[in-house]
Amino acid sequence: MMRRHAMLIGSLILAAGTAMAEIVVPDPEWEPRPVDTTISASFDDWLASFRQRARNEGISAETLAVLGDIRPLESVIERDRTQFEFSRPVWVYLETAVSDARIDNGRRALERHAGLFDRIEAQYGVDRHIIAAIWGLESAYGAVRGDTDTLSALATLAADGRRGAFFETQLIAALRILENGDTTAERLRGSWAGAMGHTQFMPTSFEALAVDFDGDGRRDIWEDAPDDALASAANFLRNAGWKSGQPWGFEITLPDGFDYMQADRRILRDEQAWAAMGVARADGAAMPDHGRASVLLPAGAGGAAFLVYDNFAALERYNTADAYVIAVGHLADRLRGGGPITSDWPYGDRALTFEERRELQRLLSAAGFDTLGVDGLIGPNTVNAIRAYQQARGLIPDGYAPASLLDRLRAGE
Ligand SMILES: [Ca+2]
Repeated sequence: MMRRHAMLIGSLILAAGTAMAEIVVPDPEWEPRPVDTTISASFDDWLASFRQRARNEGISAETLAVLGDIRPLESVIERDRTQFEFSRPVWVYLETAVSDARIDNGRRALERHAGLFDRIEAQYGVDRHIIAAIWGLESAYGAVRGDTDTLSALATLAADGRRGAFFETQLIAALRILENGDTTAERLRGSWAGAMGHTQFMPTSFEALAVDFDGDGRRDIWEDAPDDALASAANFLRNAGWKSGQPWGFEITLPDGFDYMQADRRILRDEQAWAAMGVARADGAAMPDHGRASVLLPAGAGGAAFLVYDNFAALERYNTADAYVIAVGHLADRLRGGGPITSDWPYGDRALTFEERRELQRLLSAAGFDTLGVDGLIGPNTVNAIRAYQQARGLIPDGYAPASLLDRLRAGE
């Protein structure tokens, strides 16, 4: 959705398609800078042709006048080009995403806005702790909503071309937002990649799913009051298929001898069937009865395991990164009074860089385990190739690829 649905975390959807933590979180120290003249020249060419396309989309001359004030932002391009370069392991991401401070601040926010959360839960059927967790991750409960001029950021990314069509669509949507009077160009601010407001909606997500919850006639996710933004996030999740009363998932323990080929999002069983295989809740409680679920190992067999439900998939619509969705779910659990994740993580492993993931794909394919492409993204085909390699070498087939696996491939093992 939002690219990150807003980029829900500053960059949510930007992280789409990656199996390992590939999360970009907002950096409060970061400031956009105008670009040098080389980039400006091509930007001006793009802008001239964009004006025509925007007119063809029905944007009025009055609204188009705001394009006179936009500037290409060099730092936005830098960010876009480096965002996938480094990734952090899921446990490192969770330390920041579900820190004690974020839990404390979230509990205070829930108290302060208890009446608002009552009304949102009643209308949308989405648990308040989930909405609060998204709010906490996207903007630190409204404290870090982003101060980059959204029109300039989107125009910079549209003109740069790497995903130009996507960002041009977002820019047109942003202009329509202005046309409709929900906010003004001066207040249209957010992350470096165009995600806006308390819950970091991209413009197209805003258009489709934002709501005027406080009834003042404008859908305003930028103002200090979070009413419209939080209700919009609830509306987004309801639209994504959120099932009221169903958890996102919970931590589990796996029995000795567990068949790790069963840890696959495509393999769904009800809880009792998993229990019959020796899967148990990590907190010792009895298995609930919420429907079919799958086993997720975000850091392979050496890390925590989770049983995840359809609501996990609903959260993925906000941001597809496993680490993000687990962080939202776990933060929500902590805000509700639950305890920390109990399993250890493979602390000795580090996540692969983008170039290393490409190298891994080349080496796997050369060794006869075809990844069906070399794109640097650990998707289903690459996971299948990793599992096949692990099985052939007598390793646990968890489909997880830390640096130690790349080292084995480099050594020709
Ligand atoms: Ca409103």
